[in-house]
Amino acid sequence: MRIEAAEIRRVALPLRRPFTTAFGTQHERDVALIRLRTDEGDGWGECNALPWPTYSAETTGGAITTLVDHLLPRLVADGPLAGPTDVGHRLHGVVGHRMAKAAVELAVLDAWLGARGIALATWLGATTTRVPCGVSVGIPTSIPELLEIVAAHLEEGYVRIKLKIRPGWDVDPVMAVREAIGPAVPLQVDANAAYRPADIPHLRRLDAADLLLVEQPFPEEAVLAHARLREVMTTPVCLDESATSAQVVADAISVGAVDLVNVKPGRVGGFIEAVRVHDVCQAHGIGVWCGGMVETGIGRAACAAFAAMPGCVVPGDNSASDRFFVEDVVAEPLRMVDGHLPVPDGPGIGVEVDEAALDRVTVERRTWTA
Ligand code: OSB
Ligand code: MG
Repeated sequence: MRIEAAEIRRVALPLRRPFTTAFGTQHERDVALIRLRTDEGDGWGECNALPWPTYSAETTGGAITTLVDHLLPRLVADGPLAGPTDVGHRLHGVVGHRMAKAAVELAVLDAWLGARGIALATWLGATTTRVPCGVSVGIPTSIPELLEIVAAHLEEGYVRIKLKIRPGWDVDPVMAVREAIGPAVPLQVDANAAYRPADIPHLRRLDAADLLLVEQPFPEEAVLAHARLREVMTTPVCLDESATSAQVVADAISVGAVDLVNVKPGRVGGFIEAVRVHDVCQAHGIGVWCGGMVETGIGRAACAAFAAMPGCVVPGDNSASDRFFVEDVVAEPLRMVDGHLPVPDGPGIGVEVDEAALDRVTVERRTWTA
């Protein structure tokens, strides 16, 4: 497959309501999308980076620059691609920039699988046709507001609730939600790296909330702190920010730092590496679930395919398009049915981009020619 050109769109997709986490508040999804033109047809990819380097080191603007200046030229340097696994080999010399790499790999997968009539889910080895929907609930202004939001999501059909926490917004709101929803509803928390090892005694108080897991309490590099927490907490410990590759995840498992792993294909450098993480975890009996980065309908559809893999043993952040957006950039945004999303079964990612909707939210356009 010969890569001929690329179009990179920076879009600003308004959110229904602000989404606040330990690292900041998003009012819109400022995200980079890439359309790759190849001799076998077009492919779309999405970059998980946020506009600020607050979740990881990458940013939307930096990813666009990296794609144009470094990744796309390397991708085409040795002629046509023999297949999607060539992307990783050709970009191997670039350190980091995993979300930017993942965006271009997804576009290659979409074009390559699209030309062959193969669905991404099938190619990945998915074993189910629908995936359960968890929802990630941001930090609101009060506990009553939080209880209202959680009740509304349960009413909509979400089967698992994830609450964002940070120092000053943790034990009280989490216990209030557990009391309100009762013992049966699966509940988990995500700290987005906002705590320090000195907070371990405080974090242990969350055990009383009977949580499915606590996600990434400590900073990205602090893998061993998670092992220490795991020794003293009954709540399972899950990694997100720290889990940057199959190598890191294998090491984290070997030092006892993790019970479950949140896999975001963007965070680990793409779907092919995400499958490696999945396989490492499965081999060690470590559960996996599919995370989210407030993706548009393009990235969300691809994530639904990953969530359908057999090692994804608990519901992921696979929420419907209308959880974040009023208007999406795909013709048929994913909708929740009975608490589940259908896994797209069309060729490639299996979505059709709504060009008019995309034009309405595009704020910047770069073109690149091989
Ligand atoms: O830590 O999981 C996270 C969104 C943006 C950045 C980081 C995270 C999130 C989420 C997922 O919580 C939300 C979603 O996409 O449904
Ligand atoms: Mg997280």
